[in-house]
Amino acid sequence: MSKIKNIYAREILASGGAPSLEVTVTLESGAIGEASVSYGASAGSKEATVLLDGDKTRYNGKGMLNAISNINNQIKNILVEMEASDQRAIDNKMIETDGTINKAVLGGNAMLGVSLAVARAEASEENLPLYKYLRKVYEIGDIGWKLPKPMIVMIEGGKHADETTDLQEFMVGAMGNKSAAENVRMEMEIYSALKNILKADKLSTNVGNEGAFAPNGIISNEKPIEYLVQAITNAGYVPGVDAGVGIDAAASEFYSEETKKYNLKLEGKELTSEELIAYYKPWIEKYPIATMEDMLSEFDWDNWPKMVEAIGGKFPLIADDLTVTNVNLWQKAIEMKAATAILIKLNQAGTLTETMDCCLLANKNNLITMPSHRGGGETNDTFLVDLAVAVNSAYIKVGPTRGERVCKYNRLMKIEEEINN
Ligand code: 2PG
Ligand code: MG
Repeated sequence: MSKIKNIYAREILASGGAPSLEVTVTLESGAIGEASVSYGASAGSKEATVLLDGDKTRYNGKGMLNAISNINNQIKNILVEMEASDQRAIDNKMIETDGTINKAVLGGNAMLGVSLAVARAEASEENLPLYKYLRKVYEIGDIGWKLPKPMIVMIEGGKHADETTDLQEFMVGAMGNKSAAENVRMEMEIYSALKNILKADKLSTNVGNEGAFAPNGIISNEKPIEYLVQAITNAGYVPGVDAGVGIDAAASEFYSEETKKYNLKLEGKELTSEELIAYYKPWIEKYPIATMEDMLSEFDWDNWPKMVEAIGGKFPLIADDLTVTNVNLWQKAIEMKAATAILIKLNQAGTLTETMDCCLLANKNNLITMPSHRGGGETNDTFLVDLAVAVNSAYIKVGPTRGERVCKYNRLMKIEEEINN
């Protein structure tokens, strides 16, 4: 055990070429913890605030110097001398001091950076790998190790690329009982098979925000699913047995609150919620779907239970923008049977404790969690992987290429090695 001695934040670059922040927490014992935070491109409206400077003379207003100043002054002042092992009290102290629902005063980015760096410092103090420390500090107990399977974004559109599909992400999720390393290998072989398929169809293999292919000229929102099933087969695996398809529609992005309709530009269709569910329905029958996420808008709560009914328990329906890693919204979704799984994004919540509470609520209800990277600005931080391991998440969702993505899979494989030795 040791008290917090110093907290220091600096501006760094995130994957989108705009800033993020990195925090170093030093304990009186000399133990150090560092963390950086990511943020989204298609963020939910109720996410914790990403506090940006708005000063157009720096990074087009996207600087984080104000958030950094909040850390180096206000947050430091309230947390120095607190026991680093009391993570819940530390997070609560920041929440109280901020005083807003969406962390608009201190900034969710500022609070999260500190929250994660404190956990890393105390894990180091206690000489524990982060995933084991998380189990300890949140009193998870011995639930065995069930490493998360990769859910890899293979084709991306929506807000993550220009002139592509309306739906945002088409993924491959590992199925079966392979090791984490074997799952990663299988997925990357499928990714490589997909590249050949796209090339053969004269489509570009340039990549989008998350390192997935993002070609112009895909003919429909269904076509990428066909490509993925073909890629699984071409790589020598069995669709629906070794690997299935994950879809994140990010439907809030093509929903109009005014007309209450979904605008599928690529296909020139404007659909009501019922029509959109009917549009998805054949996919559920035709393809080996592993998960579906945000198939309806976050402003369309009442229709979510209908989507769950349409799936009929075949696979998890994941809430992302709907629940934004917020334990109250997640509780509401569970009660309404609006979703059967939750996407977990640390920066949506804005503190580690609130994120863990969402995961623990899912576990209590036997519903799956999927910690996820972000599409706007991702960093080389791998905290989400340790978190996934700590709570036995079913999947982690991360893109296939670029350093800030592959570091997550490398961390997963390293943890697997540690656990097995
Ligand atoms: C999502 C994510 C991550 P963004 O919608 O699930 O893939 O995208 O970070 O842009 O919200
Ligand atoms: Mg999503």
